[in-house]
Amino acid sequence: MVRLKEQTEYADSTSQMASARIAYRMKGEHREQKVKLYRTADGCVVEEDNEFYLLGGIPIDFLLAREDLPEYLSEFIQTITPSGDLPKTEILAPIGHQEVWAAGVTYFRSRGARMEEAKDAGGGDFYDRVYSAERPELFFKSTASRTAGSGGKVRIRADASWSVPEPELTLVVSPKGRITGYTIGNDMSSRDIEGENPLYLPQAKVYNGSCALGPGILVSENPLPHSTEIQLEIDRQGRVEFSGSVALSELKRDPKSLVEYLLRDNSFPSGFFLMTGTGIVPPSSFTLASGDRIRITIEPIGTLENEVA
Ligand code: DO4
Ligand code: MG
Repeated sequence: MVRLKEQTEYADSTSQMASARIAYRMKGEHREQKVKLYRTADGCVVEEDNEFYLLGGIPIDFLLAREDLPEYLSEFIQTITPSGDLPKTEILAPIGHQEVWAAGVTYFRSRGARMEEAKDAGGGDFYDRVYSAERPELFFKSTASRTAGSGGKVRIRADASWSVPEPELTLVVSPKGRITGYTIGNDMSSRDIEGENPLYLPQAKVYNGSCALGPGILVSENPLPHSTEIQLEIDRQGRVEFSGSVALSELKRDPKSLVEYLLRDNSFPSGFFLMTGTGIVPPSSFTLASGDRIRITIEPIGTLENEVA
């Protein structure tokens, strides 16, 4: 490990590595960026090529408000030395003062599930219409205080009887609307409350522990390939109670168009997170229970894991 080298050797090798990286970029060759940003109890940490760089006192809000986050981080880590491994137990949700918003009914599977749950309330038609409408469904989802990081606990409402996780690709967006990264989101939902009346949506969606984000942010403005899979696994007492997956090719809306709609007459000085909707819905007989472990994996980003309190 580089850390074990003598100080001078270390400085030399780091500056050689930095020069090599700059030379690589100057040749104009395309190199897939694999930069990830984590927020930990020790501060923000950047991962690139299995090396971890502690950003010291740089706050997450400073980073997420930047229009040039991918370029800024790539350049910045060339000026500092790697700092060892990422402390897994201390990973926090990668959020500061940003609002978390969410899109709904963006997958055919979600449309069908909502129509079914709301049919007795006469709400089925709304979901069908919003699925094919030009304007997407966008709703306020969470703030930092209601959001768990990977390893933290999510909650089910005490007055709900049918609760599910919703695993969603989540966009990290700058104040001016540039997608600067991707993370994994869990849009915890109370389906009985949502299905009773569409006007109850905020209560079904926004409560303490109703959201999880993480483990970190894949810092890139490049769209993820359509073949990218979102995988969900729910473990109960050591057994897999439910598992499912969906490919991003099933996402009906273009992420950029979701961002464009959210920014209409709305400003986000700290940037924002935008969940892109769920395409994985457990069967109607399934409801979450205390102690369940929810694992959501999106390969290029990582795995978001939370226990239900
Ligand atoms: O309108 C209901 C919420 C839809 C949602 O959260 C989703 O499709 O992911
Ligand atoms: Mg959702």
